[in-house]
Amino acid sequence: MGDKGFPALRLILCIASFIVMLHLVNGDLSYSIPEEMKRESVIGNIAKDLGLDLRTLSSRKARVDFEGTRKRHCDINLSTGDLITSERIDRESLCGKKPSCVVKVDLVLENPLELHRLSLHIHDVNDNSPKFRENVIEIEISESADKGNRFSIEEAHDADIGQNAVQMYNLQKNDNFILNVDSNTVELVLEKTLDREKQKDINLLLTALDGGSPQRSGTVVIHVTVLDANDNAPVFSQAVYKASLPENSPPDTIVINVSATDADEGVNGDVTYHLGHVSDDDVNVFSIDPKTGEIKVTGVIDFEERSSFEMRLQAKDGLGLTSYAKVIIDVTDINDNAPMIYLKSLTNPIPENVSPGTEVGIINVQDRDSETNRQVRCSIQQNVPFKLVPSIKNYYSLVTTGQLDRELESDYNITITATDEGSPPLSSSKTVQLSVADINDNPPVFEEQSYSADVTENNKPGSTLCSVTARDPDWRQNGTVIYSLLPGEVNGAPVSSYLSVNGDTGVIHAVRSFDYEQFRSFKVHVTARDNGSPPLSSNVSVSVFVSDVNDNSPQILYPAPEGNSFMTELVPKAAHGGSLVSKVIAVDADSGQNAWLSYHIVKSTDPGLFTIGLHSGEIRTQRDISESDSMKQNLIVSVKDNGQPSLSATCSMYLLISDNLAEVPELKDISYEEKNSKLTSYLIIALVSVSTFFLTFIIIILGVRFCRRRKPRLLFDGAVAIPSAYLPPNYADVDGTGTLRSAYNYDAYLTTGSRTSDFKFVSSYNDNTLPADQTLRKSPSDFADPFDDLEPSVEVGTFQSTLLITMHCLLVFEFG
Ligand SMILES: *[C@@H]1O[C@H](CO)[C@@H](O)[C@H](O)[C@H]1NC(C)=O
Ligand SMILES: *[C@@H]1O[C@H](CO)[C@@H](O)[C@H](O)[C@H]1NC(C)=O
Ligand SMILES: *[C@@H]1O[C@H](CO)[C@@H](O)[C@H](O)[C@H]1NC(C)=O
Ligand SMILES: *[C@@H]1O[C@H](CO)[C@@H](O)[C@H](O)[C@H]1NC(C)=O
Ligand SMILES: CC(=O)N[C@H]1CO[C@H](CO)[C@@H](O)[C@@H]1O
Repeated sequence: MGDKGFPALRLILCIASFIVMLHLVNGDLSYSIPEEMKRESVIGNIAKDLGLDLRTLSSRKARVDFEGTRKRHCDINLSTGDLITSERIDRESLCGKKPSCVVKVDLVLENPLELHRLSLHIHDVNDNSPKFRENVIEIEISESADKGNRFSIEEAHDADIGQNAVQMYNLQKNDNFILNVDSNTVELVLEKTLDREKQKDINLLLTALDGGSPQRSGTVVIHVTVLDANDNAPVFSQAVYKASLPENSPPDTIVINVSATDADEGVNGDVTYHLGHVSDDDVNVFSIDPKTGEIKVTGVIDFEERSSFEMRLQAKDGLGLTSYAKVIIDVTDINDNAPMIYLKSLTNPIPENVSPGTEVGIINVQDRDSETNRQVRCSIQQNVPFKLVPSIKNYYSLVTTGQLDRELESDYNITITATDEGSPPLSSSKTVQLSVADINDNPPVFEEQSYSADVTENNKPGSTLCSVTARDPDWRQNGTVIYSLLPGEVNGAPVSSYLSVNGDTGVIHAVRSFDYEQFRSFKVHVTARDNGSPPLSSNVSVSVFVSDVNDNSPQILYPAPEGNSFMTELVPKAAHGGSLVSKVIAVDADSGQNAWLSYHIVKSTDPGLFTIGLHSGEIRTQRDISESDSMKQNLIVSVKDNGQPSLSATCSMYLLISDNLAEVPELKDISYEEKNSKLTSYLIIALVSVSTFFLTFIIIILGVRFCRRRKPRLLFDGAVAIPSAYLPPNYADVDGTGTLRSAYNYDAYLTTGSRTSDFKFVSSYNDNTLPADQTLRKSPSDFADPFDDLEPSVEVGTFQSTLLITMHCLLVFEFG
């Protein structure tokens, strides 16, 4: 209505119009009522207003009629004459937004018919609140919308009119929007730009108010959805990621998950991950899952090569905004390297006489791991005389702990074991071969404390008596044993003329034939010497026992041997049987059975008269002498030893049965004169032959001298054969100790010392060269060279010695 007059004025106007209407009663009645009165509210009294008799009302069937509508808004209480409302009267439904609302009612009276027009002016009451069409208004605004942008809002609606309609709007206080209400538009104005990432939904409460009294309001929620714009780069959750990873982690091990968030939505917020620039070495070590940000191992992680990795990470959203972070991966050590043992120096071989504690080697141990995994303990096996002594850092000295003895153990395999302290520990070992070098510390030792040899006399020179053996456990020449005789004398002669020992084998040979009758035993000493420097040696005694052979015939001492003397025993005529007549005395140089003599009468003039004691040799009469017995009795007695075979001697015994020596017949004599003259003639022959020999020799020498003019030393440089008879076939006394090395067995060189000539004994080996009874003799004819220093024959005599000496002097003069 827009009338803004005072309420008091309005009331006066109302009353005035009411009075005017009452004046028009004769015509029409008019009432003014507010809408929304209660049912049966009294509007007015028509009986009074029309001046009707109240009692006739019902009889005249007073009633109200409405034009064109079936709806009855009011009625008449016939008993009171009041016009009352019969239902709620809603001005808005009757008249809508029309400024005045009048309901025409006809009052009908019958008998007589009377018609009165009643006008009901219904005026507005604020009974409707402003109302929005929806409870929630949805608006979508991009976050990139500029400040000042306007967004229209549908107005609120109020069924009431005039003052009672919507008069104003109120917007809940907020950061971004203000309200702009124009005549017929309501707008939100963006006052501050939106940020979806801060607030993606904004609810605003908009209130519409009417001007009624009491005032009514209606509200609506404006739901602003902020639409995304790609205005955010992804952001990593950390600027630096740190992870630790054990080395040797297998491929596909997840190291760390990185994540970056992008506040944007959809494609704008889809983050993909990439590794930033990495060095060529690391390219294939790690990979990142573009979608999930899992960093995985793809290559080999070796702590010993690289202990940490640093990489750049890139996160990128769908529209290419990127950001970066760093990842640092520390690799942790795993005990994956066994210690290595290096032999830095080694004394090999070690002399066996090194003192305990001598350093023989230096060992270095290394482990590529770190910290405790590289702490290494080193040991060697027990039961070797070596130990490891820790030295600086990871160096160890290998030292001996005891005395070494090559003869007990010559090689050592020393196993060095190194174990680290990782868990589980790793270990490795190395075997060092050490050998012990020999020192000549063992003298040769004879297998027996003493040796003895039995030999029967008359042995062949060169025959083997026994052998000695000494052992020397040292090495090579330090253990090579050489045997020799210790110089000494046996019966005044050097031992080397009795025995020789083979230097290599220790076999002892007789050099000559032994005679039991000369000596029965003798003792020599043999030395075993090794070839070390200095040499060590030991001595052993060898006793040689010569056993007897029956090589001596019994020797009859009495009576004198046959033919040499003519011994006669006197037997008294009156001798009785059994009386001792004589005795044969015999001895035997042998011994034992070989010297056990037995006596037999082999022949007698009168067998039966004499008997001889089997072992005593006593000759006794067997019976009394009688007259008839011949005066000359002859006995031939044989003396036999008990050897095998036995040797015997015989003698003749002449017995004269007489009491008177005058009866003895003449004695036979031996002529000694003849023997003496024979000796003289032998001497003369010898003298002549020596002189002849000398002269011949002088002639030869002169001849040789002529020859020498052309080929001077031919004769003396040539090998001169010397009969071997002088020496035993196999053995020559070369070095004076009776030893002949096997190498010289057949070719012995004798150097005279005074001359350069070598005389070679070409010994034709012949086992039978020396018969057992042959004596060591030589005659001048045995020598081709008279200048040899060998001693001249005993039988040559003084004269010849003089000649030889003279010749020697001559030659020295000639050639010297
Ligand atoms: C990384 O994420 C995966 C699942 O995506 C999970 O199985 C794994 O355990 C995570 N690793 C780490 C180190 O957080
Ligand atoms: C040492 O080792 C070598 C080779 O393995 C072997 O021939 C030798 O017999 C060993 N020596 C010892 C004393 O064990
Ligand atoms: C023998 O021993 C000596 C030290 O006594 C030593 O020098 C030498 O090398 C040894 N010979 C051998 C062959 O071992
Ligand atoms: C062996 O005997 C000789 C001579 O008697 C002596 O000089 C030497 O020392 C002895 N050797 C030993 C080892 O007894
Ligand atoms: C029909 C009807 O409403 N009658 C009423 C008229 O008024 C009297 C007195 O107020 C009532 O008692 C009636 O009931």
